[in-house]
Amino acid sequence: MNEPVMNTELSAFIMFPKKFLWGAATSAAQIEGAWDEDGRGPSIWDTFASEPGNVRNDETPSISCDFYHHWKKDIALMQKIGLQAFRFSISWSRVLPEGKGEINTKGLDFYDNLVDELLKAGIQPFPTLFHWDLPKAIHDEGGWQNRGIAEWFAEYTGVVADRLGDRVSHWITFNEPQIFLGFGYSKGNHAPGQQLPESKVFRCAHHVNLAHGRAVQVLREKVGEKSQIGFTPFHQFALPENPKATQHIAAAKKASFDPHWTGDHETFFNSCWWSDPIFTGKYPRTLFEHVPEAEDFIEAKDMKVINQPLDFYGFNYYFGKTVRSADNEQGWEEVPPKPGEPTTAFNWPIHPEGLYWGPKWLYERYKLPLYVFENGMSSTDWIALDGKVHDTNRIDFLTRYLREFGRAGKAKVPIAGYFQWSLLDNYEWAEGYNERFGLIHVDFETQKRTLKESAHWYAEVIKTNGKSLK
Ligand code: GCO
Repeated sequence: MNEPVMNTELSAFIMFPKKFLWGAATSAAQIEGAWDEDGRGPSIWDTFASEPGNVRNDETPSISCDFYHHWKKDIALMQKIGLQAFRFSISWSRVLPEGKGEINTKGLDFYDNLVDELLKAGIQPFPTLFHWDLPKAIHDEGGWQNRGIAEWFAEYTGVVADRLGDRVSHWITFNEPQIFLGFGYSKGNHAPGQQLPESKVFRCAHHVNLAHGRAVQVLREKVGEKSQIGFTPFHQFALPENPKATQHIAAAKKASFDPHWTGDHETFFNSCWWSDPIFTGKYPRTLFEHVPEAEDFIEAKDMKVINQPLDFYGFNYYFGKTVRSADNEQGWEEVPPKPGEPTTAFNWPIHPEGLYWGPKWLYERYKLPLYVFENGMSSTDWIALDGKVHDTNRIDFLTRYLREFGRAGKAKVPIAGYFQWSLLDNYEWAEGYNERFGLIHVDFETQKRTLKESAHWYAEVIKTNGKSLK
């Protein structure tokens, strides 16, 4: 972890624009619970989690934070923190229990009321259309392997836009395609637990990109130009070993967008497999060498659909990986972690500088205003004898990352907003309830909420538009 670049004269180094939005993020499957209430259909996460051995301690998302019944009180807590924006996702099978066809009005009512209450509280809604909880019925028809899914997703988007489009101005189509495909369809440790060959995973990836493009078309048609649309890939940036040496900076930037840069993962984890087609209308050139079958599933007209103009670039960032320049074909090599490098409770390394380099490079490449839609850490938080949650490590972590993001702002990168992950402790997928990422502690037995110290700290950051980050 690099030393913070600034100490006393913070304002000389960091800048958050006047209209910068401070928010927190969540997703439906991770907080809502009420998995079979009011006509909701099951998602692949309900079925995957109900099979013993798939999730730590066989924990399921069926109740989780019970946000479906606590949303009003939770909005009051958001107001206490002073949140200006709230990112949540819509459960496709709550709106369309079969994924298409019959609409569940009660499901739509839930999001309709949520949006109204958020706006009443002065909090801007940022819905995500897909945060991994694919309707089981759609999965049974082949899910992401079936090209038809692009139209089913367009239908679902239309239903949501018809109901919320008069009030929602910011839309996120997909959350982290590379993670849900990589884990769910290649590694198999996430729902639906498949281990497909790489060519089939790429076919799914192409269908995700197509579904994204169709959703943008539908939103533009239904909501018009006044809505702002983007998506939010995951990024594991390559970071320069020496941030003052130009050759290492150049090597890290090159690696970050190199289709072969995989970070800790597999080929398609690099965001250029997603962001290049979406923003430039082209897949990385090596796609066809890598997956010759791509000729069969990419139709010429698809690239136009995928390449819809967007209004912002959103991304999720937790940590990167250090590289240095190297005298080899690719021009960079990975630097092994230092012994005893600090990590979070999830064993994730701590690399705040990625929130400086990442936005800078993303802006140079894609030229759009930037939102961080997820950033945060899990910690072994508990309620202390004095009734409080002393998560000073989270405060330190967020301070470091936010200073770096503010440094990008000072370097004239158009930073538009920051969403902490997460508002509440919640269901961390295959890890069940083991990882606590929230600003608010949740007792999953009683549903009692307790604002952690970091929530009070974040309130001050928001109130001062980042000036308190010293
Ligand atoms: C993801 C998801 C979130 C996670 C968070 C912490 O990035 O995996 O968008 O749902 O909970 O990132 O792992």
